[in-house]
Amino acid sequence: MIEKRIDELIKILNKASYEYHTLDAPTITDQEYDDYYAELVKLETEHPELVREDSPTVRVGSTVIDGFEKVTHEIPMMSLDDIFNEEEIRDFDAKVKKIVKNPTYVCELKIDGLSVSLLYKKGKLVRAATRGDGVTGEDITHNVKTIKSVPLSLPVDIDIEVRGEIYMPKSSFEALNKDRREKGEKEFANPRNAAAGSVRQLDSKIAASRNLNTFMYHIPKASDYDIHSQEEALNYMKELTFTVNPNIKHAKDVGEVVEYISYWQEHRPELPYEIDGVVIKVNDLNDQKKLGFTARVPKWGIAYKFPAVEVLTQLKNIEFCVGRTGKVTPRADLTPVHLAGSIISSVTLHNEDYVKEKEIMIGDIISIHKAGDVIPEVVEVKKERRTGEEIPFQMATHCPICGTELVRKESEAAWFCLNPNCDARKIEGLIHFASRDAMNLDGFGENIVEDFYNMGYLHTVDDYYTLKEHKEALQSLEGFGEKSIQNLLDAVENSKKNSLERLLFGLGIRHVGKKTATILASHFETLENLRNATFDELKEVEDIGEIIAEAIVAYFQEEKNLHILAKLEEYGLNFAYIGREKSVKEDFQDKTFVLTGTLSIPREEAKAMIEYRGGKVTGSVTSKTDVVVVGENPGSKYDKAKSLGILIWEEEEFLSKANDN
Ligand code: 0OX
Repeated sequence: MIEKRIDELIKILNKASYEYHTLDAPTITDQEYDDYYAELVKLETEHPELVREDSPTVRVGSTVIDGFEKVTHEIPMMSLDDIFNEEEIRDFDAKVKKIVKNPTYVCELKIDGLSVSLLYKKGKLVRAATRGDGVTGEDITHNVKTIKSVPLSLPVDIDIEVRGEIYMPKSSFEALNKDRREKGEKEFANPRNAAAGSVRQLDSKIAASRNLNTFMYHIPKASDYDIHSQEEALNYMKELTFTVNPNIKHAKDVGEVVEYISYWQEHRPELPYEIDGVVIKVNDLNDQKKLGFTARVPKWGIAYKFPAVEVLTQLKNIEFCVGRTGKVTPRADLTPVHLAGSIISSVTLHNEDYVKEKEIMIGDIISIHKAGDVIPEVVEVKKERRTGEEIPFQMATHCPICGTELVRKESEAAWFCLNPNCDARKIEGLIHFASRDAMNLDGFGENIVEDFYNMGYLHTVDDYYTLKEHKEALQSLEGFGEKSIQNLLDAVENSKKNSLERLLFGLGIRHVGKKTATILASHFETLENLRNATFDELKEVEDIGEIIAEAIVAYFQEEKNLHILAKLEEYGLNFAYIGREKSVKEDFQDKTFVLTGTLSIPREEAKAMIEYRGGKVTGSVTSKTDVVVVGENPGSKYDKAKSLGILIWEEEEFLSKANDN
C-alpha cells in the first residue's frame, strides 16, 4: 500500500513540476505541492528501500561523486559551422539546393549554454553527459537530475537519447554573481560559464541551487521513432515532456530565415536567457541524409552568429604575458564591462606595433568589440576623451617572469624571452601539450598544470607520463582525491594511443599548428620519417613552406628535444599516424584513389575521408588505380583515367558516397 501511495505521489509531483517548469501552466497551488512533497519525504524516510530513481526528492541534490566518469557518445555530438552575414546564409541555402530540391528550414534560437546528452532506458533517465570533445564527454547525471525541466521518467517506456542545451536564465545569473560579489568570491564572466561551472561540480547540491534550465533540440536516431523531420522531432520531444524552445519557426525559404534572424536580433534583449545567434537546420530528415557531413560538421545545418557589439571602457593598465614560445604579449587591463553576454576585464594588445599603430595610451577610453563573438578586441582609442593624464605605452625590456632581457627578431613584430628555463614558458608549453587539440589530457587545466609544475611534478612534457609514480603524494594534495587523480592518470595513459598529429602539435614545434601537424603526420606517417626528412623533402609537401620546414629541421637538431622524444618513446607513446578511427564502406575499401582538379575541400581532408572509409590515395594514375575523383579544371590525370577506362567520380558523387552513413 505504501508503495502504491509513493507511486501516486511521484506521479502527482512530477506532473505538477512539468506543468510548472515546462508548460508554465500550474494546476495545483504551491502549498498543495509542498504538502504532497512532505508526505513523500516522510514515506521515503520511513522506507528508504522504496526510494525511487525518478522520485522528485533526488532533485534537491543529495549526491556527491568523487570524480567524473568518461562517457563515449554512441553517435558523436557534432557542432555547427558559424556564419556571420546574410550573404553566407544565402550561400548555405545555395549549397543545400545543389543537393536537395525545395528545402524548407527549421530556425531555432541559438541558446548560449552547454550541450547535454540525455539517455533514457525504458523511459527512465539513466545518464546525462557533456559534449566534451564530441566523442567523449563526462557523466553529469547527478547534477542534471537536479534540473527541474529534465524529466526523470517519460510517459512511455522507450529507450531514447535526446540532446539539448543547459542554460542559466539571465536573472539567476545576475543574482548568483551578486551573491558571489558580496561573499568576495570570483564572479562568473557569463551565464554560459556559470552553467558549465555548475554542472562540473562533484556535489550536486551546488547545481540544485543554481536554477539551471534546459531546451532540448535534437534526437540523434530520430528515424527509429518514425520521425521524418526536425519539426516532428521537436514535437515528439514535447510529447515526451521535454522543454523545447517555443520560439521555433518552420521557414519555407531562405527569405523567411533572414526575416526570423532580423526579428530575433532586435528582440534578443527581451528574452529571459542569453542567445548568441540562430541555428538553421534543413527540416526534412531524408534531405539531411542526402546532404550528409563534412569531416567535422553536418552540412544540413549552420549557426548564424549575431554581429559583434561595441562598448566603451577605460584601459587601466598594460601588463605583459609570456607564452610558450617566449613571446611577450602586452595585455590591457580594463574597467570590466558587459559585452555580448560576458564581462570583459582584459584584452590582448598583440604586440608593440599594434599598440603604436592604434596609438593606445594607459588611461585612454577605448571601444572594444568581440570578433565573431569570441575574442574581444580593441576597435579604437577615443582620443577626444583624453585629459592629458594618459601615460605613453612602453614595451617591456625584460621578461616579467624571469627578468631576462627581451629580444626582437628582425622579421617579427614580437619581443621574445629567450631563456629556455623561464618558468612562464615552460608552464605554457606544458599547458599546450595537455590541451584539447594536442594530447587532450582531460582534467589538466591551467591551474593544475601550474600547481604541479610549482610542486616539481611536471617540468618537461615527458613528466606527464611519470606522474603515476607520485600517485599517493598527489592524492593527498588539497582539492584532490583518489578518483580525481585516477582520472588524470587515466587521461595520461589513454593519450599514449593518440595519433601522431596530436603529439606533433603538442610538442610546440614553432610554426606547427594543428593543421600543419595533421598534414605532416598524414604525409610522413611516423615520427621517425619526419625526423629523417630533409629541408628539401619537407618543402615539397603541399602547404609546407620554407619557414615551417626550417623550424622542423631545427627542432630535431636540438639535443634536449631528442631527449624528450626518447623518453616519450620509452614510456610507450604511439609515434604513428592513425587518423580517425575507420568506418569502412564498400565503395572505398581497399581501393586506390587519385585526386585531380580543384576540389571544394582541402586535399588533405579528401584524403582523410578516403582513408576513413578504408581506401588509400596515390599521386598518379596507373592500371592499379580504382577511382579518380575529379574537381574543377582537371589535368592530364583525368585524360589518362578515361583512356584506361578507370572509374571516375565527380566531387559531388565522391562527397555523397563518403558522407552517406
Ligand atoms: C543551440 C543549438 C545547438 C544538433 C545537430 C548539430 C548541432 N545552442 O541552441 N545545437 C543544435 O543542433 C545540434 N541546435 C541548437 N538549437
